[in-house]
Amino acid sequence: MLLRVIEALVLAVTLMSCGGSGEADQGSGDGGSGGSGGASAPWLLCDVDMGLDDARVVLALPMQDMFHVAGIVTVEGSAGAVTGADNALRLLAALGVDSIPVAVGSERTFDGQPTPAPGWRAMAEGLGGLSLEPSSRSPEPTAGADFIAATLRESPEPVYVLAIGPLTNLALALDADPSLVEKIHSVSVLGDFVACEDYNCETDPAAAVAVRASAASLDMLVPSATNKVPFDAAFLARVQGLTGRAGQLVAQMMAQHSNGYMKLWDDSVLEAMLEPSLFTFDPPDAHERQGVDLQADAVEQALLDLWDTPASMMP
Ligand SMILES: [Ca+2]
Repeated sequence: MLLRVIEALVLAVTLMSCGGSGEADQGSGDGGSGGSGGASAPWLLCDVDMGLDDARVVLALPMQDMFHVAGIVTVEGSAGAVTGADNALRLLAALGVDSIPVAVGSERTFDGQPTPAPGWRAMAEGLGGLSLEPSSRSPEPTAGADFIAATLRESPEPVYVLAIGPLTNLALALDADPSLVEKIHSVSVLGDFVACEDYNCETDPAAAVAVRASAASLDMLVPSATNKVPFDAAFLARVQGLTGRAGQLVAQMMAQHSNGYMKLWDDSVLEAMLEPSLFTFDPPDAHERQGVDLQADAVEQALLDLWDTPASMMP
């Protein structure tokens, strides 16, 4: 508890010194700048394949104040990497956020094969039916793996990697420079990358093998946890009650997709980074561990709170 109070005080001082503005979150060079937490906060890199749950994470990232979001990188998966980056930029623009760089990642697997389109690609690329204006910003000029490498080199401390799609970009970056693993605090993923029976791993199993061989710490959130938080009609109704801009966008995006088949998948991986005490990891302390359980009510509420953040309160 005392630690929480100290963290809150440090955060308050940081926010005051930053004037609550993204202007203070300047990085330097090509590695990316901007994001939500203050410049002294740990850096977070987000690697997405822009399914609807990735899109919900993009809408939550600017609202959290624990991490400095160094950038978003797309990969071919649920959505294509190029369309996914365009959608990420549109979502950020709809929030009024222009400080988080977006880079286009690999359109092929780690082995150089074409990444097959899943049956839900059209729904993912169409953001579930959510229509958004184009962003005035363009993706970064560097390829996703190079952007990851530059960001890892630039960060003063090891970076938290939230990798909620196939691990192609990270595998490419680590293959080009294995020493970069020293700049990775941990990699948080959706699915079991040991058994490799989930979409993110099955789509590029060679990338999964390469990342695991790099010795990066791996936190894997598995279905026994995420099955407890379905995106069903009851949850949609709670989202529809939100007044924050992100909440309104999530409600529009999910209005036709709330039969409970989809879970709070990638959203829960983010939440496990923000509030690990709400999750059960097995083994609790290991180089590779599974998130096997979660406190459903608390996780749902935490996500609702993030999406409900008013613009005036955004860090
Ligand atoms: Ca995803």
